[in-house]
Amino acid sequence: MKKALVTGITGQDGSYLAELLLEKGYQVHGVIRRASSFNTSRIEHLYQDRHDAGDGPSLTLHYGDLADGQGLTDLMLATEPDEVYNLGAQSHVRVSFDSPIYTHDVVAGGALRVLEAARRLADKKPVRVYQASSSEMFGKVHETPQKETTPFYPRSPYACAKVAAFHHTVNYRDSYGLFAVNGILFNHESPRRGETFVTRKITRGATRIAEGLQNKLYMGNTDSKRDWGYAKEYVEGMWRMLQADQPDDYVLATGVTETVQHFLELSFGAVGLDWQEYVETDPRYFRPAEVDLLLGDPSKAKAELGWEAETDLNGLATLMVEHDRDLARREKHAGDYEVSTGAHANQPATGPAA
Ligand code: NDP
Ligand code: GDR
Repeated sequence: MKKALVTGITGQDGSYLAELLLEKGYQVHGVIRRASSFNTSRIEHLYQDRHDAGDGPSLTLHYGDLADGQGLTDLMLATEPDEVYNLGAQSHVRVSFDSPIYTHDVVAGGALRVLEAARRLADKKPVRVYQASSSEMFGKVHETPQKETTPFYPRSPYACAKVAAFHHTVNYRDSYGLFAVNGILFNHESPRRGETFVTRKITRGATRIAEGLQNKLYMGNTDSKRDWGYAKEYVEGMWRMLQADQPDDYVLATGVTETVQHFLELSFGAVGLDWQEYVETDPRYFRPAEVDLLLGDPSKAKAELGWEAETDLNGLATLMVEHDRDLARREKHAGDYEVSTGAHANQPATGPAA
């Protein structure tokens, strides 16, 4: 039975990946951060009390942090995984402008700590490492669509840190012969997407407005264009990269780009509303530097891994709206809500913009 170690298991991708690996019969070890409140809601359905677990596929959670290199090395040597997926990150681009040094430490330093820990383990047994690289690395693009050979021009502290992590991963492959790969993933979304990322903010906003829980939705730059896919399909691509004969870097994308405005149209349209009547601009959501256009070329992943995105943007908006409409209805029936302006519906009114 194969063993996998996953950082960022409590996030959107971590939860889908853990599901996939368990389905494939893996023993999954997940790194979670100690928090004063529960942060495991996305993986609760996967967790089986260790007292009830037999010898089959299982999920075991360990406390750890990407800032703690010694802890990661100890965990790596104790669990001896065949595959490591480094998905943990401060992953919000806007937030990285507010916390650049922390973001750099966790995203770039964290990746390096994982690679170092894996190098130690590789002295004892073979291990394969997946690094969660990002289309944000392309930033201000000079070539469209973007592919594995397109030069990087990062436009945020987050993206700069992901570029550093990318190069560390390639360097460990070249220097030590470690089986280490970069998945350069374009935006991928789902009902499990964090509520301050643009698609989920829109599907939550549109459905809460439709149910009378919110009056307005305040947005940043709605002209930017993204290549959005469905997260559940992208974790399959991560896994395939680690099953390949040789380690290499791959773009995962749909090959279609649309504006944020188009996603607003689709989501509000799905609940019978005209987005222009409800959406207002709040400059707090603008970024000091914006990435205007991302469009990926996934042909290498298709040719070499047999991976292809299946869900289009309309399908993605529909499944997210359906999920969030149920959520809004449950909120409404629970009755413990106040109709909000929607300025900061999903975060404290005095909270920072994200
Ligand atoms: P999420 O923001 O949903 O999840 C991030 C995860 O990282 C959470 O489990 C979080 O834990 C954990 N984490 C944050 N800080 C630390 C830390 N200091 N130590 C350990 N763990 C930490 O991200 P996604 O699931 O969307 O993305 C997964 C990875 O893929 C990230 O690295 C992201 O940057 C990258 N990526 C994502 C894309 C996307 O479109 N979703 C596209 C390209 C790359 P907690 O729950 O406690 O906060
Ligand atoms: P992104 O995703 O920055 O591409 O990073 P996000 O959903 O945050 O923004 C996409 C685009 O929408 C614009 N936008 C807004 N964004 C947010 N969050 N909130 C708003 O109110 C808003 N209004 C407009 C943004 O300016 C941007 O142009 C995501 C993350 O998952 C990264 O971790 C990952 O690496 C990349 O995708 C690929």
